Amino acid sequence: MSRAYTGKNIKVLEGLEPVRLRPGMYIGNTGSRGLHHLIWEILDNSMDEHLAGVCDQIIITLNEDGSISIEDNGSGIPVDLHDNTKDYPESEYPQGIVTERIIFTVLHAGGKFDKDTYSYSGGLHGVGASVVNALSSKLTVEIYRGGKIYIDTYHNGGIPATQLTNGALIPLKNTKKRGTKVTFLPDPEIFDTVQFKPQIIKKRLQEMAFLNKGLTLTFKDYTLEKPEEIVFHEEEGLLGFIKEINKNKNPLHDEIVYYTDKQDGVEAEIAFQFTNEFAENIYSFCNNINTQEEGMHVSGFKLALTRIINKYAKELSIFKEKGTLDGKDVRNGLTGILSVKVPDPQFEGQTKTKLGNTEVKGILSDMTYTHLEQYFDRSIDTVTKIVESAVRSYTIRKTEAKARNRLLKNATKMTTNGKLASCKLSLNEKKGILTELFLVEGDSAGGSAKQGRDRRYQAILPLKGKVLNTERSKIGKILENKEIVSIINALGTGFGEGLFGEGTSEDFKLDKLKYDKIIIMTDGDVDGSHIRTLLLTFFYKHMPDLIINGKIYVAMPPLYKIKTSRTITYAYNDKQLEKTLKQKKSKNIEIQRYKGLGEMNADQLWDTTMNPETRTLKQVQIEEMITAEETTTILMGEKVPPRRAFIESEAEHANIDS
Ligand code: 28F
Repeated sequence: MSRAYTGKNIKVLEGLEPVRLRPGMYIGNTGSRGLHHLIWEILDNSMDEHLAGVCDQIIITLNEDGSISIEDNGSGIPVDLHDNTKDYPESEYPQGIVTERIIFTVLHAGGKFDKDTYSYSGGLHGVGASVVNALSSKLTVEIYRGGKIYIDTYHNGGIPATQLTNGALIPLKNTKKRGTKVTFLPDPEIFDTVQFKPQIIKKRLQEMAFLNKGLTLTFKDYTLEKPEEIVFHEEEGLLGFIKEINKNKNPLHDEIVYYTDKQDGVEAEIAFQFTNEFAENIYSFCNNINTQEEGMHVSGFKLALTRIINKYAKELSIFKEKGTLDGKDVRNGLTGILSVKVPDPQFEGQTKTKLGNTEVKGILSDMTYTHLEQYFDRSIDTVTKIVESAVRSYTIRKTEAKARNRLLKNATKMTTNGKLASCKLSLNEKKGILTELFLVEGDSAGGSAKQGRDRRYQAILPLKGKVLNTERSKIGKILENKEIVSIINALGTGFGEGLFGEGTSEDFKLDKLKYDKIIIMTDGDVDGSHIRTLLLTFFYKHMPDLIINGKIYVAMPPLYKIKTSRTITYAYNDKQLEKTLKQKKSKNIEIQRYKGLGEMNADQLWDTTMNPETRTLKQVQIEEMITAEETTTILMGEKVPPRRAFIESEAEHANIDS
């Protein structure tokens, strides 16, 4: 669609053009994750109002037309005129322009960038409302302020559609409301998908409710047959969060340990409770952002906790061994929530969810040590139970380590028990030799894959029957499972820490990986997706680096074969089938729906699913797993079907290999 360029708008376009040219620079990507970032950006501006203490209600509405509305009951964006000469030197409004227009049309405008007004809102580091405007085909701002309603509108990527009067918005009518409402429709020219996912939004609102106990967040979904409305409000804040997570577990101590403090501008709120579960669950947040990759706040907390538990272990003479209890022993059974507010957070890591501010480590460590010393001195029975739990874990870890070494010794002797059809060449990125390993479901498909493949660089490992669900099984059982041992040995990396923290992630060596891609090739049916989920669970739990480094792919076999007298075409989904049928003129068309890989012969399997020139692969993203994983189940409690399989966004149809 051609963009209506007019004189006065040219400046706006120049201002926002960089965002439309390289959206990934501002919102990460233009897939589902980037799409949802638009929501978080606007939501964060409302959060600023909540953190300023003037807003306690935020409403998020999915509208029938596919747009989304976010409304807060804060002060309302200011409507006074703002000196704009620096932003619009040749502006037709010499006496200034309404603040709202600046915020929505100038990059890096708004309160976040005045260094004196620190905002604790997380966001993508406050790229702000103007980015959302630039990437929306339509956006409306409604301001309820001073008893009046003001409306500003934009279209085609942030071009103003409302005429200002001497730079000002004219109040439309009176209102008793206060606050700001922003409605926007993401631009389909920019995004691969403009379909918001209610699940992702609800998980985030639940999180925010736990993290901000005075806030009520309401989610309304008008895209459903029967519109849905859910209110997220957690009176008990983090305590409620811990109770929710530990609801089906057996706590070691009744009272949840809770403290909050502020030091050098850094605010921290911490709650934890130990259970007899053999795992460690720490959820950490900085400025309401879920720091999945943890960072300095978590390191500081862990350091102090390990120190203080070791101190009591000695003082109570429960731990008599020489040396100290390892952090993993101390944290075994821990369910903890760490929420910090940092004025100028530095987010690092693969998914920008690791807090890098080094000064925070010392602050959290001092704070935690001081509070826990006071707390534990008053509740010796609690700290005794935590120390005993740590000593139990220490003992088990020692025996597990022995058992693991024994098992690993004979497990590594087990090759891939003759199942692996290896490839001729060895991985050598420098020489551009990118080998691939196909994990294929079933011996018949395995056979066709071995036959159809390019044996120079494609290896095949057929997997029969159910791969063990490693989610809950002991290391011993994992290593007794032939399929898993074959995979571990085929990859060459060894494998990282098991469920009980025995061994360490150093045991997994990514640079020993023999393949550039590991491609899971299973049937499209329920069994196939079950095996795929089990494999993904195994990689996510024991070899997360493979996923983080984008090594894991899912093959996308065709769903249909469309045969005419002259041609054979394949369709990978119903949309493509429709399109293909429309294109085919000839009458006698035969459509075959594939139920499994085994229905294709070697050549067809090669052409449709294995040949890098013609195949489609879906690269598995770590954030999809994290979103899908237990945090969803835990955070949403009964509100969502338990143990959802991994959320797999529709496969990218761009050919990964191109
Ligand atoms: C649905 C999205 O964007 N809410 C917002 C405010 C309130 C103020 C504000 C916003 C420009 C430079 C200060 C009002 N009164 N919801 C929102 N609510 N921005 S965005 O100020 C931005 C000014 O810094 C506001 C007094 N102070 C601030």
